[in-house]
Amino acid sequence: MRQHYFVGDHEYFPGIGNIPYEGRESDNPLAFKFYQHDRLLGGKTLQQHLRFAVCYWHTFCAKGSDAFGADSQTFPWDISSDMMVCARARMDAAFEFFTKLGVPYYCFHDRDMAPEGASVIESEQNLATMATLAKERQDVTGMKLLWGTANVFGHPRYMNGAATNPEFSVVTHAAAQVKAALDATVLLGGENYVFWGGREGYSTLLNSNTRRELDHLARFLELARDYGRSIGFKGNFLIEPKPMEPCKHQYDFDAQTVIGFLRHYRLADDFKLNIEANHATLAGHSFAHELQMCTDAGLLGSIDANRGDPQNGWDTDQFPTDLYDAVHAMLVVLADGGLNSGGFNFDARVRRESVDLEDIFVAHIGGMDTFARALDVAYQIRHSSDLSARKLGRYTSFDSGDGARFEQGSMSLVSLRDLAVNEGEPVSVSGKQEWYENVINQYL
Ligand code: XLS
Ligand code: CA
Ligand code: CA
Repeated sequence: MRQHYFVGDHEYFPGIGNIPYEGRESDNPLAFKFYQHDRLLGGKTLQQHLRFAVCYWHTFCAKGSDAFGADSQTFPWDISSDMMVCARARMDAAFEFFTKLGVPYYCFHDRDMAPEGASVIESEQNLATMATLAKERQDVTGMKLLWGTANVFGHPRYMNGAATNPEFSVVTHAAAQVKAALDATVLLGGENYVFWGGREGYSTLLNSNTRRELDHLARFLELARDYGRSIGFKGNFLIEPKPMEPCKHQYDFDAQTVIGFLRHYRLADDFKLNIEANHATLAGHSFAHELQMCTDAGLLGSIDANRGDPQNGWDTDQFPTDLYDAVHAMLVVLADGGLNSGGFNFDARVRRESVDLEDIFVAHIGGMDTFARALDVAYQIRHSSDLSARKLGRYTSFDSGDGARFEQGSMSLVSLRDLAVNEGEPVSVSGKQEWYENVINQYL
């Protein structure tokens, strides 16, 4: 029986205990219907397959405000005008939440965990203090850090970018923050370190030297990598693509753009990608497409599991409940052999209207159940249906003879032309899309 954790006699989520697994017949909103963490599937437990993480920022910092209205939610850990006092209380609440929910991992930005100080030195001290407390709590609870990151987009100094800012002095502040966030990540045994380029982009080409800014971004990432390795960070550095918002155009537009960037600047040995479902939607792609592009390149690092809204052009960061979409994603992840040192981080927030504290439990339970179920369905499809074999079979004409020689690079354009002349019109072969789609529905 896992132990949940709260400090002293203060419980931030009274009345909510460890979330149990009760199965799909249960009508208890505070129980898992599908996520049974120790159930074995293909030699791994569900916990080992899915490696769920809770994000610090939406769950314990964001309080429902939007561009049109102030906070709608109140948090019992916002207890003082002293931000460090609040940070400590927030951390207690966070570890109580993680352990009651039963996730193995969490993720944070520097500024979620510790407030910005009046100087670089004070900010560094705030983060170091809070990271030390987090380490103590990790040691007691067994919680682990999936990834850390630096918020180099929120402060007004970053309005024209962080690493890509046209002002060098701003780049130095971004460096200070990333250094401190790397220090904290290493202290906490973080398995990955994320760069999301929120303001690394432009608002107008008229005032932006995009070539120089991209060179600066690559140089900055190199320096961060070298520093991280020098202090013993052995995990993956991850870039998280997003096409826009807050910038009109962001340099890390989508997976293929980032893969091209990493290869161009020779960073692909240390950097992989963190794919967020909602950002795929914003880029006009499916979640599965973005995952597939990463696995094709051998560069899938981790996943921000959420959902966008195809009716909106903005980042809604909803909890993932779309089983169909999740099954497509899990098919790609399983075909790649799983996530290795990545995980499923719920970079998602409850709606502005969801003002009860229990809503954050209900939301995470729903997300975890969605992916547990999707994992099961995708596993059955891969092992019990003909889908993988049929997909493989579509390409058998390249397995031998001239097709294989073409793949090996031992045919010329002229020799291909001669074959076309000799063999005549190809027989038309059905793509069978409807058959494939029906298989998915059969297993759902
Ligand atoms: C914002 C991003 C951000 C990253 C971490 O859209 O999702 O939260 O995941 O900086
Ligand atoms: Ca994200
Ligand atoms: Ca998002």
